[in-house]
Amino acid sequence: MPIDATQPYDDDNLFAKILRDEIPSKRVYEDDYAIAFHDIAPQAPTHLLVIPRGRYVSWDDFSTRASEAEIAGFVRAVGTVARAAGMVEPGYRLLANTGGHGGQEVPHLHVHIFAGRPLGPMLA
Ligand code: DGP
Repeated sequence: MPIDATQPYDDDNLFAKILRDEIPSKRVYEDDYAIAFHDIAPQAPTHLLVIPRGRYVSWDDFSTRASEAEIAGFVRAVGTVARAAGMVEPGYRLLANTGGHGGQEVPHLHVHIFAGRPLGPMLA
């Protein structure tokens, strides 16, 4: 069920539980600002999710409330994850579903990284 991107942060959301290791995940990366793990329902040969450690519901929430250090740290983490997975060439796709029309289902900001095959013009 898509979320309202303006809702208050819910500490019991799925990715908050993954951050606290209350729910298992296949973690591939972590640093002071972000963690990355495999999506449970991959839509490409490689499908990773990168989430900030901070309590942000959506891209909108993050881009308006996060500190410069958090924003820089998160953006660098996304790039580092993709580079470490050898995705830079032949390439990858980033996606941050935001709110209802964006199809966001988990109310903790996450960036999808898709790779491993030609992805075409759009992922619907
Ligand atoms: P979105 O629609 O952008 O909110 O994407 C949510 C993604 O989260 C979706 O691709 C499936 C993934 N997902 C849902 N539940 C779990 C889970 O328990 N573990 C992991 N690793 N991923 C999950």
